[in-house]
Amino acid sequence: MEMMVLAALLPVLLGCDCGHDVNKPVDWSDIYNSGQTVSGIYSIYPAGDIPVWVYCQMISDGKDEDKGGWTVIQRRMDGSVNFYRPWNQYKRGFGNVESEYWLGLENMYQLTRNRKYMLKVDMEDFEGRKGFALYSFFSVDCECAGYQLGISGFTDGGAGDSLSGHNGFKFSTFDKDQDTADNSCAKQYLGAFWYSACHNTNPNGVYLWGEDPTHYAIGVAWSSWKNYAVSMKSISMKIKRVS
Ligand SMILES: [Ca+2]
Repeated sequence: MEMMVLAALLPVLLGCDCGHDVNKPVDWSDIYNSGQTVSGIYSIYPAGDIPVWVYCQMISDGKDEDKGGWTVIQRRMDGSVNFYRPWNQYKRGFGNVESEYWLGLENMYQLTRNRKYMLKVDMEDFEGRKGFALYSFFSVDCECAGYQLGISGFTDGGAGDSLSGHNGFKFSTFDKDQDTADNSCAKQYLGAFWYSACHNTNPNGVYLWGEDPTHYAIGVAWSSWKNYAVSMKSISMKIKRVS
């Protein structure tokens, strides 16, 4: 299910006039509030008019801050999608909503510009160990500001904090260097991220099969939990609206 193709087909498939706001949920929170509570693939309208398919995850156990509906904005799970992509694709989004995808920086900006969100990063290694990191605030600024990241309010879920250090940095891809290193972090670490000089985590890096000490920090790393040679089996970034 390619997101772009489905986005174009959706109004046709539904046969709706799509002119009413009630048919255009901004995110999973809107869908959840309308009575839908099952995890799955839904269409949302982050920018008002154009539908985008996303995976919505319902969490019903755990602490209060975990519960509710989460809109997945980034997911790696099997290495089926190439994440070494240029700026335009990170801007618009890419991948397969049933497996690995990136929602797109513009969508993230449109979602967070007028609403407050929290962020959860779930991850699992190849030995089946799980951890997460929770942040009470997540935002992405406009393209005019380099899609600068806003992240704060860390709560430890066993994986430590590898993201707060990226607060305030712009997004970089191999064809758009907005990091603070002399070289290109995206080219050096084969990913795309809110790099500084360069990273504590590389969730859009190369999908490696576990630990490989012959490479340094090019994998799907989360350095506060595992060292830079370890790549996660799965990692997903998801957001939930805070009222
Ligand atoms: Ca640079």
